Amino acid sequence: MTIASLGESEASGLVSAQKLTDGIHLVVDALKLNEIDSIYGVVGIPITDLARLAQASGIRFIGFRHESAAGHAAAAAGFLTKKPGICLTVSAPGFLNGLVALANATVNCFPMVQISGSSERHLVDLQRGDYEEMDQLAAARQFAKAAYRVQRAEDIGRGVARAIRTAVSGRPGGVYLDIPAAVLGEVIDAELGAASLWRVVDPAPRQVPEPAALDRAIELLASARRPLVVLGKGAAYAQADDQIRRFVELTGLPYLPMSMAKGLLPDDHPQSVASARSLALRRADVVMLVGARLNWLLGHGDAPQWNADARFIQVDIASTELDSNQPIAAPLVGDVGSVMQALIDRTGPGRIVVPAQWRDELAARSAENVGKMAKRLQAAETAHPMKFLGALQAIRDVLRENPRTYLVNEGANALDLARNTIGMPVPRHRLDSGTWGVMGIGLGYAIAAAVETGDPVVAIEGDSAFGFSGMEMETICRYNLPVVTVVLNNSGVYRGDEGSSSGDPAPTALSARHDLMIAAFGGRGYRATTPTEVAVALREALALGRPALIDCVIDPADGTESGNISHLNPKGITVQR
Ligand code: ADP
Ligand code: TPW
Repeated sequence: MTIASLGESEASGLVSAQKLTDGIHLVVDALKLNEIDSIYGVVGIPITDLARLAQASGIRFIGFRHESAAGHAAAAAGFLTKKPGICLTVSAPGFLNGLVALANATVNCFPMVQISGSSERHLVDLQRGDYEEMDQLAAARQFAKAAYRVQRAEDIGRGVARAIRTAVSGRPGGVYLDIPAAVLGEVIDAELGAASLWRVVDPAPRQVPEPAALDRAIELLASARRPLVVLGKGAAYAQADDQIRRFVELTGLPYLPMSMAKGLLPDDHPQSVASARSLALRRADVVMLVGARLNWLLGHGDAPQWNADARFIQVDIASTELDSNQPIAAPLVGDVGSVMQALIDRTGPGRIVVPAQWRDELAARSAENVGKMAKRLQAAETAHPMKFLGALQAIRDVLRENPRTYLVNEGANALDLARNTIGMPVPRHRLDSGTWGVMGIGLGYAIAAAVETGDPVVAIEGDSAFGFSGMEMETICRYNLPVVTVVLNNSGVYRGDEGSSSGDPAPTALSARHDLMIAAFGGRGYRATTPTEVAVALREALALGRPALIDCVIDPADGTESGNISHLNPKGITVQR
């Protein structure tokens, strides 16, 4: 029996009487010393006592049904708080389940630490066939920003500090921390143990570019005829909302928010050109990227989607990101908050002026596109069976009454259409499939948003997307979290009307009554077949502040293959349908 398997008061008594501690106590003490207040995970050998002790010591432990969802929750907690979210997993299979989320966090630049128990080194390394045998450190390395293993209890404090520092400093990402069972159970002198722990000072130091780099960027913006600012989720993560807003408003620059940067300035801000996105990208001659990468989501900055002569300014904490796709004429390596403040300080009034012709061109296209969208929305309002846009308008209207609600969003059509229909009034309140376009983040992200903030959460899910983490509905109910899951149920991946040439359902077909599922866990289920029913159910569910799920019955024929990224499907010989 380890010290941690005793009750907390008994354990403290033993620890003080014998002046001993063990690996499990040291992990918890190290996390507490670094102000970690929640852990997301799934228990089992060898980490069950660690979860118990963490909980007994005042850290909130949220027990999941699958490590992938627990890991996604930790990643979202990292994004929302700027502290690494902690995911706790068991050896081999539990570790691997969590690894998807660790890799996804790294790709999204969210700080997260996956702490995993592991099996006996002397058995694993000789491949003698241990319980849950796996060389986890080697496996994690290629999917994480860094991977470390603690081999002695006296190194636990160092391991935790190193993991925290690596996760949050520079470009944030996922860090793996391997702690073998033997180290968790290792008993050492309590004073030595306490002295081996430390608190990380200034975990993500600020970084400002030199004045010449700032002036180069200002010069470029001042010379632009058609300037554009693109705000990405790195800008949202930076929690530099005030500096970003002041810079954008001081200069009058048109800006485009990437999906998770929505709300940094309210979506109805007059300088937002979200409704004229294609034109803005195609015509801009100077583009300032702020915490946004020129990856596939921005067409790699290539023509014809972009102006072939566009010149780029890039604000990013990671210097190696620059020049990854296009030449960066004015690099600004630093944290968004410091860089934007320095730009404000060095940009005199009237230094940057946006030509009226460009503003007018963007405004005209915005008005045109808003008009087109209004027609689509109007047509969807009364359509029966209900369309995606019918349900989404109803959700949009209810969310306007509840502006502090967090919005989680995944799916294909469910993602594209919700992003375009639902405006965000406040920063960091939209969490979605992100850089990989991954399915399965939904309920984990929703749980983290509720746990970390206490605010209500609405998760808008495609019916396929929902299934990836659907069992976490039980987690939401068990912890009685204020999460309302809205499933846009068109009975399929992308669409639900595909016929099959065999006796089996089509590869894209799905069939479920999700409202009945939540009832099994004690939550409130609703089934909505019209936009009015969606609005009534959502209003009621948000007012109750309890777990709820609204299964929205959507026309199986609504939706397009792969949503707006259909062009990424390989085009060979047409598959017979
Ligand atoms: P989006 O998908 O919204 O366009 P990306 O995830 O592609 O955004 O880009 C985020 C970028 O932000 C990354 O290149 C990352 O290095 C950068 N970043 C993250 N945190 C900060 C920060 N505090 N300051 C500056 N850049 C940051
Ligand atoms: C981990 C591939 C992309 S989008 C999607 C899948 C399976 C689901 C689309 O159907 P859904 O939405 O959710 O019903 P809608 O509104 O279009 O009907 N596995 C992982 N990630 C991805 N991205 C996939 C598979 C995929």
